[in-house]
Amino acid sequence: MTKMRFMTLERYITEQERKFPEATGELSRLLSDLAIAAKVISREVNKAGLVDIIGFTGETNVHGERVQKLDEYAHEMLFKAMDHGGHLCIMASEEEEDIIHIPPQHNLGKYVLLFDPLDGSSNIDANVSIGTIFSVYKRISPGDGPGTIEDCLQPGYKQIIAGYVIYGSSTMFVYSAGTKVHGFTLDPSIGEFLLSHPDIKIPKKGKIYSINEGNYKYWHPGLKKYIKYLQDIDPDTSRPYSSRYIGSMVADVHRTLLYGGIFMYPADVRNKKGKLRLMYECNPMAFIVETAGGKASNGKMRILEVQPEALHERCPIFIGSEDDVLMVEKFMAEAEKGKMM
Ligand code: AHM
Ligand code: MG
Repeated sequence: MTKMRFMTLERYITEQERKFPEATGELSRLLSDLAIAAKVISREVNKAGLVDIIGFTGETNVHGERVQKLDEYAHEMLFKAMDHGGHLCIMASEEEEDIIHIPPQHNLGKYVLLFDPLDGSSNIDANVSIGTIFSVYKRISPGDGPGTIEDCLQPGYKQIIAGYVIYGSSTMFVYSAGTKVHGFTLDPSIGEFLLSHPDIKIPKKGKIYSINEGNYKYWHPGLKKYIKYLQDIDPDTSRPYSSRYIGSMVADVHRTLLYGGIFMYPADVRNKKGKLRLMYECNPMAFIVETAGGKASNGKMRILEVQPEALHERCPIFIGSEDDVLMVEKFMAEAEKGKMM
């Protein structure tokens, strides 16, 4: 018989709230609403293989109606789940160019939500894991009217809550409010997220690296050297490392969180700021991994300290076990020094 307590996400959130008598319950309700959206998205993702039978292609169907794409659907579900709870003053999503206002008929709250509704959606047809990523801040604009772009452009260390949902061989809701990282697995038969991975800690050093190696020729010389270093044989430092790359950030970072190692999406000569988005991809993942004891860097500084300038800006990312992230930073700094000499 297992010794783990039977703890639903709802119950966990309520128990946490009770520990803080001054808590208004707003954040708890926000998390519960996110969990509902996650269940709905998970249900649709699980039906993705049936697109030819039930629709969802992004094309026009035989009746001339446009069938919605899964990432647009996920965006809409999150918006619908979050717009009327009374806890948000503004939202932003990868799927929407501008900030998203709360409809005027609903109450406003003091929190700000940024999300990537369905990251890695190009992997859907191959049945590869994908995910939703979210980030919550407290508003900084004065008053209690609608939130502003300034509320959305806060550095990552100001996040109050961050997390992701991975739609994989099972669906998991992983989040942190800044002290611990917990993972809840969805039991689809009862429709509840159950605490399956309490207090996740990332190993201090790993033996897996994760990067799109097809871009090798475009990389920084220090990064090229670092990858060659990981491929050298030295059993004392667990080298050669194994290489794993799913091409779905949530899945690659989730594995890195559990097993250790490093996930990278660097800048290169073609993409000077990398590919991944600071506000709703890099920052929330950095918050989770740092809370679990790891590190997240843009190659030079902590991701969480980068001052954002635009909603959809990109940011290079090196994230994972502390020793591994420090090592890649060292290789890149040494190559820079070499260039200057
Ligand atoms: P998306 O937001 O268009 O889904 O792109 C983000 C995804 C990440 O999940 C993943 O880490 C990366 O793109 C993979 O990119 P690449 O195919 O260049 O390796
Ligand atoms: Mg994305």
